[in-house]
Amino acid sequence: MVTLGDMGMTQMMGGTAPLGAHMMLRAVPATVPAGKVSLVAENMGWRTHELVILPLPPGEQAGQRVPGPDGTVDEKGSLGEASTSCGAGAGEGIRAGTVSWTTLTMAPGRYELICNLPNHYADGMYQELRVTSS
Ligand SMILES: [Cu+2]
Repeated sequence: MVTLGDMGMTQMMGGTAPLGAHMMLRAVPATVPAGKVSLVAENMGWRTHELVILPLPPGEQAGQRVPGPDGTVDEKGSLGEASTSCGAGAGEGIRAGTVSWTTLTMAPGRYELICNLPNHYADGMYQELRVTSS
């Protein structure tokens, strides 16, 4: 289960956000066995969010990616994403109060779960996910 949230004072239109907004992405548990992994992302915040699953290269930590001028990071190597409202897979984003999910076959290793809407990564929407050999 992945919980997405933000501390916005007012409901915003869409997912755009200023730098410095307080946002969170929490995966519980943060360690799962290899194999089929279902990731369910619940948006508890006001803004639209998404969940993208990226591999974490050796030596790198979650949160170290550098966003480009558009406020998003490179999704190269992405295993998949959950980014639709009340449905599976990719879409237009997970609107406030809705849930999206995806099921992946994951090999052992370290991964980074992120929200890649503009500025959300820089605002703290990332967490490491460890996949252990089962
Ligand atoms: Cu977000």
